[in-house]
Amino acid sequence: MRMIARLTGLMAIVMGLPVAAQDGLEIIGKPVDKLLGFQPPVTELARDVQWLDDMVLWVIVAITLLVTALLAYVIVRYNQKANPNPSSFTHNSPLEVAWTVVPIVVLVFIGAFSLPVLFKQQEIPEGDIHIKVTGYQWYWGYEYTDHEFGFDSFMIGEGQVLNDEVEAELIAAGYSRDEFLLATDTSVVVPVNKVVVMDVTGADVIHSWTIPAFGVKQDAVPGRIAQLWFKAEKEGVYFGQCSELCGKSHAYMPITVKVVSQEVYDAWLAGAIDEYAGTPLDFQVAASK
Ligand SMILES: [Cu+2]
Repeated sequence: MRMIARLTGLMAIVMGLPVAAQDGLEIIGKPVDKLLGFQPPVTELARDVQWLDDMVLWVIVAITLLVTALLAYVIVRYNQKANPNPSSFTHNSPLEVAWTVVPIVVLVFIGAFSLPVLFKQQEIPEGDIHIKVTGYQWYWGYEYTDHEFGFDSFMIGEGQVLNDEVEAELIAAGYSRDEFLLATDTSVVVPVNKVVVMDVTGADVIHSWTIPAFGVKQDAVPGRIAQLWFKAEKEGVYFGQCSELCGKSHAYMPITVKVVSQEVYDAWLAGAIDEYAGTPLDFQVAASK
């Protein structure tokens, strides 16, 4: 019996090989202990979003310093001791115009930089590859609509506890302990430097699909199809996590995207079409459990 179990396990690993496609890929997009800030950006969108964040941070710093300085000046100059006879005026038109106009100018300035980034995210270009992603409680389903196949993607370690067995599963899939809660059994595989357009929807409740290193995040709303796009410029493994609270296992439906060379992608695609094409999705859900 154990022998059969072992053989079945071995077969699963061998059969999984064409769909693995991560050999030698650098793990880039994941959180790192004790670091702050963003993951390294690998798309133009992510660079734009991070630049905007930095720029707005400087605006915030300037406003905070100004308000703090004004407060300090008022506290020192107009306290009861320094200013025993306060003036009694109630209106100052030039001042009121100024504190209305200056914030408007600041907001228009921020908007002038933020709207082009928003439009760049939302204006979907012609895609080289089309993928439909569906959020389920609690996993993701992917359909490569150019080739009519699809598969589901579950977190490795469904019991949600990191034990030796789960670590072995992670290692067999090309990951390590560190990637627990991030790595999935199957992943989205896309070629480097190609425009990927994703249709995003939810099957039950609202989920949200994101890869921080790509600068994309899109709610997956049941009954609606939203779109996102990215063009990853660096080969590697990238992780994201469902970003809309969706129930008890919300924290256990991560997202793995592997960006690979065109040749590796073509080989993966041939294997994936062989493995998944024509397979009813219901069957795959049952089989992967
Ligand atoms: Cu969720």
